[in-house]
Amino acid sequence: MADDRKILCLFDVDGTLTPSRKVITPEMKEFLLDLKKKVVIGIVGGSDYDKMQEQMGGDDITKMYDYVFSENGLVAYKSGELLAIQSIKKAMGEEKIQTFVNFCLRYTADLKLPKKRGTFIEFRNGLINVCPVGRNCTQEERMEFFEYDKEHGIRVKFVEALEKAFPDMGLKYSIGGQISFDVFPIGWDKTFCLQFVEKEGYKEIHFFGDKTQQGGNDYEIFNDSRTIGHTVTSPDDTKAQLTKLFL
Ligand code: M1P
Repeated sequence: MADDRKILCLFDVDGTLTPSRKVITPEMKEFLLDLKKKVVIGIVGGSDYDKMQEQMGGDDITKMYDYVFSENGLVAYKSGELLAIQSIKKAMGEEKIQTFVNFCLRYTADLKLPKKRGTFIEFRNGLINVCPVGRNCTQEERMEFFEYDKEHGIRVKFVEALEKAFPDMGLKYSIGGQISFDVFPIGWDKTFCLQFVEKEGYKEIHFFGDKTQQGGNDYEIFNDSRTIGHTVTSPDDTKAQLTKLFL
């Protein structure tokens, strides 16, 4: 290995390095850059690169941290270089995509919610994001849906309907954020990013995330035999656990 840092720490973004849907604090950024002197740092989020960059403070995070894995690692960077990029278009094919999208739009049309806005489906490189309220809702509308969903299980029921409608499509559903859920081929969860680091000779690979319970989007990587998993409750908790372990 080029440098003498032999431990890799991978971090979820939302709720782990940043408060939910908010930008990283300057203190946390400074803390991570200090930590980077001791361990190798990778960030692994479900969001696309632009959203991840915005949430991490707007810097060129591919140069700032050792690894950046957006869309669960379906878009993977190491030391500023793009390593690989996956295509859900290729993996699913147009026929399946249209069957799936049409079902989602029909299901969404029949939902009665406190508010409905636009962009119910966001097509990314490696996943499809389905959002019943619509991704261009305001922050206030986002919070309103989030609370409504807690009570009425809109997303859980949506996913159940999809699982029932398409039992053989080989798709996995992940409710990671507040207003939407992600859809991708089985295996394209956050463990996907491990292929880029497992043969790099790290003594230990730690993963820190807040949604490590079954059904959460950190569950698979947290439980993977290649990682040492840590559940955190907030960025402050992440900091406290890291200080104890490495500083
Ligand atoms: O926390 C990760 C999730 O963040 C967003 O979710 P939401 O908009 O529902 O709060 C999305 O980018 C989602 O894809 C991602 O997994």
